[in-house]
Amino acid sequence: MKKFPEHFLWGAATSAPQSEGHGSLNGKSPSTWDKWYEMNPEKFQKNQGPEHTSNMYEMYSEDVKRMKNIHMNSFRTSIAWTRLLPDGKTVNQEAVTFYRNYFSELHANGVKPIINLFHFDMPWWLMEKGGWETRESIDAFSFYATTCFELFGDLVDQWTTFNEPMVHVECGYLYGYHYPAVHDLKKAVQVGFHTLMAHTMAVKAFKDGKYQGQIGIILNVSPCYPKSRSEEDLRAAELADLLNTKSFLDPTVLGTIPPKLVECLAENELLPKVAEQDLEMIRMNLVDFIGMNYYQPRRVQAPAEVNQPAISPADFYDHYDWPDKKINPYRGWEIYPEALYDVAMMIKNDYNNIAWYVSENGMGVADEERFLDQTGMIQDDYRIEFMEDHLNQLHKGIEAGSNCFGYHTWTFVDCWSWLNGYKNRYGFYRLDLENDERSLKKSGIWFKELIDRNGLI
Ligand code: BGP
Repeated sequence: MKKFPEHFLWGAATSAPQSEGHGSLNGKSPSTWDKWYEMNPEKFQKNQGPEHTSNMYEMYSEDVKRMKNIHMNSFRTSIAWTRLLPDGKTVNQEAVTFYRNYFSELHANGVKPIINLFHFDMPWWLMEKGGWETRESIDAFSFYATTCFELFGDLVDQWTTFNEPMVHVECGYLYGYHYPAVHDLKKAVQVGFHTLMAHTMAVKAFKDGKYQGQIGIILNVSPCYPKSRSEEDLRAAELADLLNTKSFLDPTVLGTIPPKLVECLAENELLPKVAEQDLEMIRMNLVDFIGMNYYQPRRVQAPAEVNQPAISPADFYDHYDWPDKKINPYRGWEIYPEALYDVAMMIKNDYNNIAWYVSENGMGVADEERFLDQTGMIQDDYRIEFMEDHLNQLHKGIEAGSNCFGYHTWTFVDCWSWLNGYKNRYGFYRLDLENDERSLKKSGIWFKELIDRNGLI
């Protein structure tokens, strides 16, 4: 048996906007998702919007029992900024009660909460001022973070500031999948920098306030593999890594922005506006741990033509379509478990072997009703295989000395996914959209047995 370390965290992740529902109720103000859906519902798969999601606002207590039933010992969700501070300043007491009850229920059932502060859900009131484009967002976020530490600090000992900050940067400012859906590389860099500073100042507030526990950040990592060892392809891979991974990993863990990244931004007239103390703040406020969301690798080759100065990431690297790839056809993502070992080694060798965990990993599949058996259970053997393959690689990395303390899947109950609505399902529990009922899938039973053994057979 391949055993995992003692006290290993086994669990799943979700986010407030994807699971709570009550999108416009109980004092919550709109986020960009609520407003975007109001303005352009046709952009969302089958017009499925963010109002209802899986209704954990009402069902958290039963859901926590379901976590316990499959022996999960940890769970990540986020706080909705727009629920807690509807106008950015005034605390919504109903939200305080909700989150306190929710987190207490987790504790009471032996499920450790890891609580994230921002999962793509920019408040509309702040978006109207420019969102992460404006420097004001840094103080606004820092105030929100401090409010959370004050109100819930006794119930949370692992905080994360952001989920996948690179995703709101690229989806909002390069590729059109998040509001404001503009295509502007210069703005993307500035938004990324303000996000980094918002993270940094939240870490500072946490450390200065001497709150209990630890603070970290959750990053999406797609280890980068070049098409060939040619100088051009290697350079493309280096740039892809600098822009997508090291841009957040280096400052948050090592306190530095890679000089090669700065050089590349300068050459392309993309340097962001930086205030006097910013770099010092970054240097001083390092994370205690890292969450790594891993779904797919990034395969790149040198771009055929480039704009100088660059106007999009395609001027630095091109996607390489590896002919031997194995693909999840529903999500269109390559399945390559070996990369998880490479992530583990990267953390060990390049990032001081900082404590880290797999904060998301999973397989989204459409039309899962096809796999219902006579008892009404979804036989999701593909998902079990996916997780087993990834866990084998993770185990290999841990054996080689990587300091990994847990594995969270995406997700617990099938949840709403941004523009994709409910198309792809990821959960251990199936969600019936008609009545919010949850039913356990085969992978949920598999996960429970895995947790009981704390190891792979
Ligand atoms: C991650 C996000 C999640 C979740 C997941 C699955 O990047 O943190 O919010 O949605 O991906 O991806 P998707 O829902 O796009 O299929």
